Amino acid sequence: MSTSAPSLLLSGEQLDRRLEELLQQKRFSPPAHFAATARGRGAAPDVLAESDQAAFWAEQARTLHWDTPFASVLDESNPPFYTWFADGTLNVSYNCLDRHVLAGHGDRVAFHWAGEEGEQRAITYAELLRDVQRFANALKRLGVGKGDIVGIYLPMIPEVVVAMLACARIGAPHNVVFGGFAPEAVKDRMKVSAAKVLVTADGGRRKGKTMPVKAAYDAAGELDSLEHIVVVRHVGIDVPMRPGRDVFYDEILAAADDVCPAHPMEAEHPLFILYSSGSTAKPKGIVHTTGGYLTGVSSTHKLVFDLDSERDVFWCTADVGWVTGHSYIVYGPLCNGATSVMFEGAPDYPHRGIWWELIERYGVTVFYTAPTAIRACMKWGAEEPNVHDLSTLRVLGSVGEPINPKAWLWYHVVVGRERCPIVDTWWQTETGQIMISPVPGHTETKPGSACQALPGVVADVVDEKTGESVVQGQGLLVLKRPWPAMLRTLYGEDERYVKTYWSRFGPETYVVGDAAIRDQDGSLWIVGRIDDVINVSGHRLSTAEVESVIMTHAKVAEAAVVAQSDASTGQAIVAFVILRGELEGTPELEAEIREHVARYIGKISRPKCIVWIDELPKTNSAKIMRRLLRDIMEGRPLGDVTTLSDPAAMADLARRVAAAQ
Ligand code: 6R9
Repeated sequence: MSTSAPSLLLSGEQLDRRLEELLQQKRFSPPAHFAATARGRGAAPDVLAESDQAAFWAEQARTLHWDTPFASVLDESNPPFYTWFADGTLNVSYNCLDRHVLAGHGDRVAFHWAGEEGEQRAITYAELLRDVQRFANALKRLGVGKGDIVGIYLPMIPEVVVAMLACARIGAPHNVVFGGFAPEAVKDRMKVSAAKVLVTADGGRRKGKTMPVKAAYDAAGELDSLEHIVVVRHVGIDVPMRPGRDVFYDEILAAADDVCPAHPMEAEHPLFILYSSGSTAKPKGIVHTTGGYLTGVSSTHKLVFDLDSERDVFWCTADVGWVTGHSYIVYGPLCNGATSVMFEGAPDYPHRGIWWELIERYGVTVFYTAPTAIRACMKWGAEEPNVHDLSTLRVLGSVGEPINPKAWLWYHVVVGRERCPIVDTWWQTETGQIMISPVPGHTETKPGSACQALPGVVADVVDEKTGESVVQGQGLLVLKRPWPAMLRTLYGEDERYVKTYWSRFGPETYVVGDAAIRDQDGSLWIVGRIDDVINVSGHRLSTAEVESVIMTHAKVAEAAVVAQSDASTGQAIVAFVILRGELEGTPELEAEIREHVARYIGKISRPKCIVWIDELPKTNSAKIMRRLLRDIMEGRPLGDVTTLSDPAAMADLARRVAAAQ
């Protein structure tokens, strides 16, 4: 039972009343007890002069261990191909492991791992270092050298961290694919990155069910570039192994030498590629490098979460397959020598109180999750967290999508018990590090606002046509100065990199792809994507990718996919489908198409509903008017339909949508 102040354990009507009351408050000052000792208390995020930005990051970078100290900080001679600390060398795995072990912290727990079925493992820094060295040696034995790409497709188990750091140790950029993606999507990503080795598992577990992973991957077909598949035995099911190509993780680890020196890497050596959805069907291979990335993630992890590695237990609930997991489960926390929690499972398995149980068990002090999860917890009720001792919590974070004020307040009252500052952190796979966020103990927060750019970051809201700053109001969010953890390019696609992010207002303005509002105080409110990217539960999905998969279904003639607001997932996917010939849309066919999408991309991309139509609204130049489809789905008035080739078709469409809901 809880030991925290009982007067704050609200539920039912009392809670509703408190939330209503706070909804009027609009602004939340840093709690006094927190402000007095916070790391950010001296930070004035908006006062750095432009000339001081690079100097600020250089100072942050010097907190890392460099084998060759850098003299060059930021090279801006070839925008938008910026480099950071380019003449320095360092090793990321040395910074994340050896450094702490050498400083006498080998016995510190790096991860408290909790398995789905209640298993617990504590992995210390010394143990992690030993396994990373062994696995790095094993990878070398498999022929992996500096610059070779290693694919990683694993569930949330400690081996995923070992694999990532072993790659970093030998300079082999990893390409981690989210465990929830379908084998076909994994194969695609292995193919485009020409991966030499894939590290995967025999199977995965989800809410008590076990499913094959390696066998499913094999079924997706052959890949020429892939020389070896390493299989982690996680769930203990039989795995088809091809002699000469496939090896078991535990066997190669046991056979490997314990010592693998950390080779110094050039600061600009690629650390990883991470594929993210763009506005075309082809995912973007976002490239991050060594020195700048580590500087960005370690310094923001300290500042934004007020982190003290001696005191804190940090828990980021993301999957390592997303950038949030890369930066704030693996690289930021390990570089800072923090103790983290890693949880294999879902928030409602084996029961809906599991997260709160884990916070209580491990004494979590900093908790970082997504609005979609908070909304799910709201639905399950305050009774779940209320029976747990959450008094260790100090800072709460949110990431992935805009957080609606109601969810923010619920998080504040029910989880934070009105004591913990909330950091609503805005950033992207591309930015590598948190860019816009309150600094706890320093920033006055407003539910729903990510507040302001962090020190060293210059964000602006600009008019979409002129590119001029919007002093107050809505515009495009842009970043006006390079930052160390920025992406360097799209893998093998320099031109696409320039075109996607740097062409609208020139090579010195990074166009984020989100719209934002700047309010009268200068606080930033992220509105959402301006491109054809859908954000489902904080996961970025591409309209074009889902459409093109639906169109590969034999019975489909044409498809258009749009987002619809959804109370629990933020946005949901709705697909408008035209069937071939005289075929009729049936519930069975709807299920078939939804499964088809799950099979080729993953379950999160499965449309929530399908609307059968005979014709898509198109302009005279044959472009699908997705705006109209979105308006229909949101029940908005249709506005201007004059550019539509057949305006009468819209009334019919609205009827069909009503029937499908
Ligand atoms: C870290 C991550 C990036 C997109 C981004 C924006 C949305 C992320 C947000 C947010 C409002 C926040 N987003 N954090 N929107 N408030 N605090 O999520 O990376 O998967 O690349 O998504 O997510 O639209 O452009 P990624």
